[in-house]
Amino acid sequence: MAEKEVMETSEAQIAVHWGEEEYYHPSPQFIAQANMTDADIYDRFSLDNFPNCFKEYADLLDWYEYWDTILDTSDAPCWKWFVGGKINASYNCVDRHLAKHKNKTAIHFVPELEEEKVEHVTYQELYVRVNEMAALLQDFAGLKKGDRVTLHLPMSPELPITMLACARLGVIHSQVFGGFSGKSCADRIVDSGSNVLITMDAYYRGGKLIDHKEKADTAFEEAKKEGQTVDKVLIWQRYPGKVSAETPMVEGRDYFVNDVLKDYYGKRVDPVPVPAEDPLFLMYTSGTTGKPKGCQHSTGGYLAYVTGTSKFVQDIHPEDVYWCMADIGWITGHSYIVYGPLSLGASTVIYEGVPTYPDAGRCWRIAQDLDVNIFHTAPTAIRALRKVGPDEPAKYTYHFKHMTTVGEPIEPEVWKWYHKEVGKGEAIIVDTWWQTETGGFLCSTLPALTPMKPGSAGPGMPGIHPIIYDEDGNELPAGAGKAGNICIQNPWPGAFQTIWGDRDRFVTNYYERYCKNPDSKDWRDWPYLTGDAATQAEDGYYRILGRIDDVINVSGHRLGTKEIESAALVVPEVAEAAVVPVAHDIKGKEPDLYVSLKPGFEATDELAAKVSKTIVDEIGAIARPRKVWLVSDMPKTRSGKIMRRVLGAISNKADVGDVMTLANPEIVEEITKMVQG
Ligand code: 6R9
Repeated sequence: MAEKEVMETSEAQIAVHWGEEEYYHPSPQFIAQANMTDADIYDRFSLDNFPNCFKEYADLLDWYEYWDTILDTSDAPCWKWFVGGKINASYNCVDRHLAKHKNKTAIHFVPELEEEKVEHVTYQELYVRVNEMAALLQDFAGLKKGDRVTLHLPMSPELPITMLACARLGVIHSQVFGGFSGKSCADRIVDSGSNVLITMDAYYRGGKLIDHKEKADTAFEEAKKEGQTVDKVLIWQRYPGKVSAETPMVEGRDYFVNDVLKDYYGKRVDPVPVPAEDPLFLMYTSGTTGKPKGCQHSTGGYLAYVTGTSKFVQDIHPEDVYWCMADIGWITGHSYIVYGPLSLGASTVIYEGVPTYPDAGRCWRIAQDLDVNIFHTAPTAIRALRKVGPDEPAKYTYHFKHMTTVGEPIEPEVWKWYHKEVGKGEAIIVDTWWQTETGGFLCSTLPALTPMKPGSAGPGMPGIHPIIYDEDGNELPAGAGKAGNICIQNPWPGAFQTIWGDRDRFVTNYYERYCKNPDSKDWRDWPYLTGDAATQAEDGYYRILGRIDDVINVSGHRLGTKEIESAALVVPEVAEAAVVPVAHDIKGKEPDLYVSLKPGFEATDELAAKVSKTIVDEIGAIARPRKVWLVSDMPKTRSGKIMRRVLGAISNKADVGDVMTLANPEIVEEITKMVQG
């Protein structure tokens, strides 16, 4: 697709534009206890002090061997951090806390059903369980350093336990969001070359028990078709007998972890010291093509970056009870439920279910009962909670000192409700802008140092130096307030190392556009393209407008329009498919799907439903379109390109602009009538 057209169909195009807001300041009480109150930090992390400034982050970790080279650029733009260092992430998140905090809760697990017991896993218990699982993975599953293993686990303590068990052995985990379909899981098994799949029998969502094991059977079959054989499916069993009767175990392939684990009770496995640059995990994310990309994150750089940002931005102290309501299947959960908080020795909360189940007060009841004082969620959840229970927070006695918003732009009006009602006017808010690829925060205020401004993410993080380019590659002057493509001028330790198995795609997607010299080994020549549009105000604060590419942000989750279109094309009757983002008051955006049929097929409600179901089967429920519009033809340019811009305008009830140059302008009116009535 031509570049111009990409811009025209993007999210940024339908971004809500709101005016500059006033500042909000932290309370003296917050500042008095904050981890980072030293205004010098921005100077210490200026470009002049790059890359040595990041030593401060590395020194928050325990190393087996200290590194000798902070940044190695010889394989540009695959940057290597803390070269020469040896480290283990599991040791840093578990073992090192035992001396002082072994009886402290590491994980509070809150099941969705209120009649089920809340679990409080201490650091000592976490240590024992991680060791036993590591022993099982090593001896029973035969996994060793460098192997990849696919996890398809719902929200439960077994998920971080499995991740940390992998990390203990230097095994690379690839956790697939539990809500994704078996087919999506299979794609990731194939791409990562995993021989072992770890899953769970069942979990609760919205009050319903979901048979999750069933997805593993699909994943196994689909992966096999692509030539990847999974030798072992390991199933954590949470509800014995409840669903497994319907999804029988396959002999010689399927094993209940709970049973096998008995042979490993009491076993200890020494953490394997790995080079800082060894991959810790893969996290697949949507891009501009149908195939998700496996973002490869390092051990040392990643862990240093999430530990540092958890300390300075999340303001986590060991005595805090911290609750991030993301799913661990997304990057937010990896960095800011598991690795960052546990590395700091905090108590992290894992909630299994839907925020509004069984009622609008659930979150605030959890906060009250566990005495949560740091809360972290996404605008989509805030909008939903505000809609269903605007007065609920006031009914509960909890006190947040700190709150985060992440994943999509937050409307100032929603921000203010979050501040006043959820934060009770006491909590500070950080709006953290970042990505799966970036490992940790790119822009945010520092809670005790830089004031909040509703709707703006804030300045670049210490050591992160954003820059905005126009379409032609010219730098927009700092503070110009003009929209352009936001890039990062310098590498940072949390950044992904490459796309698993596809270095070319890594370079093309993220570095080619504004690269100053493709032969250069100097990081200054390689600005990182984030794929977002942004403006920078005079005060240096960035406001993120949305994606400039074919990615739609639905409820804070990234979906590739090409991914959804490819899924629609699996239906034999479908000739063409086009997805556009449509604004939604809770989810932010939703995909709207336009489909034209092959000759001889009739547009029926059943067919539309079949297309929708196919998308859910191929990708997962989060990709379900708002509506499948079966149209007689797509609006097209004379050269035959589908004009997604026009479809986007129709879906969003916006001006379609001049369509007379289209090959078939009459179709626009027909589709408009169909969609807008
Ligand atoms: C962490 C995460 C990344 C995309 C990103 C941007 C959007 C994330 C945001 C935000 C505005 C924020 N995004 N945080 N937009 N304000 N605070 O969400 O990762 O799932 O990879 O999504 O989300 O468009 O490019 P990921």
